Amino acid sequence: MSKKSPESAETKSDACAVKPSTHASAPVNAALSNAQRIELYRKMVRIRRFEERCLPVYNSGKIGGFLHLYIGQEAVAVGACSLMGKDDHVITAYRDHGHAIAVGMDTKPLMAELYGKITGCSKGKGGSMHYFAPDLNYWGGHGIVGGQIPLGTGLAYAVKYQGKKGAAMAFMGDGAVNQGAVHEAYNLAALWDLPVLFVIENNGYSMGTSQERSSAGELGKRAEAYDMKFYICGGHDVYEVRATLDAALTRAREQSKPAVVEIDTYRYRGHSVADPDKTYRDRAEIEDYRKTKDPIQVFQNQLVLEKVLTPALIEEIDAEARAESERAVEFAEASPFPTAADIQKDVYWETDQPKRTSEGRIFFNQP
Ligand SMILES: Cc1ncc(C[n+]2csc(CCOP(=O)(O)OP(=O)(O)O)c2C)c(N)n1
Ligand SMILES: [Mg+2]
Repeated sequence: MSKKSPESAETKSDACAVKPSTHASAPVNAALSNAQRIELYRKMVRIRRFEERCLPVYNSGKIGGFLHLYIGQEAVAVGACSLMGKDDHVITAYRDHGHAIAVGMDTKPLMAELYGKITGCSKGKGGSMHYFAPDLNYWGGHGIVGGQIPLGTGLAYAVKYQGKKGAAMAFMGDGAVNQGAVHEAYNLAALWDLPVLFVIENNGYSMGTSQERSSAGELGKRAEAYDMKFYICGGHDVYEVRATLDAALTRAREQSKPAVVEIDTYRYRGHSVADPDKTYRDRAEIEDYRKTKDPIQVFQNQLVLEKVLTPALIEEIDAEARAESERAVEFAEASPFPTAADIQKDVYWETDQPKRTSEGRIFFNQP
């Protein structure tokens, strides 16, 4: 999907308007209870409030390393992860906070990780780009552009090898699609019929450049070169994300078939907080997205139409999400830093085990 310029000011004002989602009747959405719909909405709000709270902490110098915010893309992670069954897996790049919350991680260890504290989800060693929760089938959080894609393909290989009916969703940005390793992974996934979805979160920009300036052709369509099916969908309506990914996931699980899913989305903030974001895009474009396609506003409007959300409930969810991110900051502030000795731990699995049992197949040997 190539990015088009924003619509004119006259046409954009009502695009976030209260009009029913054309994907509400998709079976996977029609089957949702009211509580499940509210939960989807709540997760998107929690992601946004968490990330908004990260920003002042970063600016106060308490967070080391990078901070890539997911604000604007929430419907993608929430929609995708809401479809996960027990044998499904998720892996993503460095813009990983949204997926972490979407799979069910607690925001306290997430915030503590940013602070480099021992109570962080990666014991303070990973920071923003390296959130992990193996117990929730969440395999990170990776800083090398495209590096997670061969790993995600390996997750799918393991699922197939173990004879399970699951699938792996390997997320990447539009810029990552140009990496050689991505194409090596596409090739093997197609050759071996692996149950993997390569999910491109196309936010239109890489680092300091746009898709148009850096990538030839339609990104999703590159799947065709490998005889892989591809899907293209909007990422502003969580119902649309769910409807598209449900079809792709069901096919992956049932037929052990890979696919590429390109999702049109947008990030409001710079590439990372170090990116002043003033040279490569127009302010008006950001404002246009905010006004017309904001995923939280789109879904809020939808759920008000469905009479699932009321103004009081919207307010309550928002207040609770803000309070949650405040509690996460308090937790992180009060937590200790790792000791000097901790730096040697959790580096090599074998070193931490009293008796070496690994044969280099740890994941594959799991039941
Ligand atoms: C192999 C490699 N090359 C370059 C970088 C520097 N880098 C970090 S993010 C990025 C842009 C990636 O953009 P995209 O895939 O669209 O993801 P987005 O940031 O939009 O989520 C680049 C070039 C890197 N981390 N790894
Ligand atoms: Mg991008």
